[in-house]
Amino acid sequence: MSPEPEQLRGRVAALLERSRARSTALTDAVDEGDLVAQHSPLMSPLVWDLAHIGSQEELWLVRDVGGRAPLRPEIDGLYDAFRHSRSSRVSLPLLTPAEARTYVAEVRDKALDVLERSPLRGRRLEEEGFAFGMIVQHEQQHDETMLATHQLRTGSPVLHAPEPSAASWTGPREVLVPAGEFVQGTSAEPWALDNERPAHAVALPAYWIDAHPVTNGEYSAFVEDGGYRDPRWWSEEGWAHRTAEGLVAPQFWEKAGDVWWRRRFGVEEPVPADEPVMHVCFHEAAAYARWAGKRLPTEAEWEKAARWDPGTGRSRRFPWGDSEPTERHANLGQRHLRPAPVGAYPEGASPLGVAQLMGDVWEWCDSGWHPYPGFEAFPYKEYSEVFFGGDYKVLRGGSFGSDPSAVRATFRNWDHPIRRQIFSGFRCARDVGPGEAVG
Ligand code: AVJ
Ligand code: FE
Repeated sequence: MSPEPEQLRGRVAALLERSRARSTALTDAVDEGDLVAQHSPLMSPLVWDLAHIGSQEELWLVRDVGGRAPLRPEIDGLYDAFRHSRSSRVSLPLLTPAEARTYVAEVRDKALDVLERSPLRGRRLEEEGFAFGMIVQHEQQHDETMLATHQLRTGSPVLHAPEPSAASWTGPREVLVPAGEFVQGTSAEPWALDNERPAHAVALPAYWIDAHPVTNGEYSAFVEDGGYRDPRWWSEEGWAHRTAEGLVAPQFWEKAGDVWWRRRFGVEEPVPADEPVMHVCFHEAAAYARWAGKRLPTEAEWEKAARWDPGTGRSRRFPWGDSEPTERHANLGQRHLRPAPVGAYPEGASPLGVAQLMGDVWEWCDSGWHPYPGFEAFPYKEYSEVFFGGDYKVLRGGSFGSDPSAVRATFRNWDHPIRRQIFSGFRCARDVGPGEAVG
């Protein structure tokens, strides 16, 4: 049963407020010069993200759902992500930081008025508040992008958050997922985006999957073993990229004497051994896996490990069940400015004992970016469809910088296999060996 409109309205308003508080914090943390600067050719100036958040909210909530007149039609083109590459946005006549703040506040005022008046049902765009949920997720996605821009920015720390609690891993390193069908994707989750739909049965042979993401300590062993100098571990494409870019370790790592250090939001610190490795590209993840005698999981293997309930055969919304994430389940929502050590979230594990699937680091999967059978673009082709079939690889589970409203066990992310400025890590999988047959 769908919730009463009044209840849903309250929930939507609270989520809109939470995403805006985060956008505000990320943009208030730096001065004007930093807001308009290009911190990396891979990223937009922060002030572009802010106004783009407002522009999308205006397009979908104010104009489409609300049927209202445009506030500033002349700026539409500036904030169309398809019209200007990230690296060219800095030279556009963008709204100034003050103008952008005023603009997003004006849009929000109108969007809240539209929320008051929408029946939150009827039209597909409004059914169960979909357009509002999509806009909440869009703002949170750009907040994570802005967080990645903060990580690329140089200078002293401006973001602060409590440390995750210490933990250690006590369970087995791998878990066996038995052969059989499971339901991938969803047709029931009201705010699931088009690429997560529809639900469909997928049959998989048995496989092993790591019970936790690969840690810095484990990854350092690959680095120290000369993994970056040995083409045996790399795909042809991966080796060409590694060589051209001179990759020797994850991004932001640097060796001083015998110790690997990293820079994290302006803090220099020794790389913590028990934390999931991050800022690795797909090629680095795949090379590590081959060195370890394993491989990356496919997207379907990742999702079965995350959702399949062996007791009922059903697929869950999250590894721990159907309830929304809390701070006991997963490291999400930028509550911490880093992944948590493995073992930190026993309550977030799947029934088979696979842990930290949600939050901490996005996990590279060995799958390209393709639609599910029966896919239908909704409400616009430029969210997912135009990217299908490119060189993209899928990432799953969200990172410490993903808001709980913007990830689920069905959520699908994608990026180029060479990208590593995102909060990306991985876990390994492997086939069941002849001597390991069970059942
Ligand atoms: C789903 C993270 C790949 O940031 O490129 C934001 C999300 N789409 N605005 C991206 C998105 C339009 C998208 N990813
Ligand atoms: Fe966007």
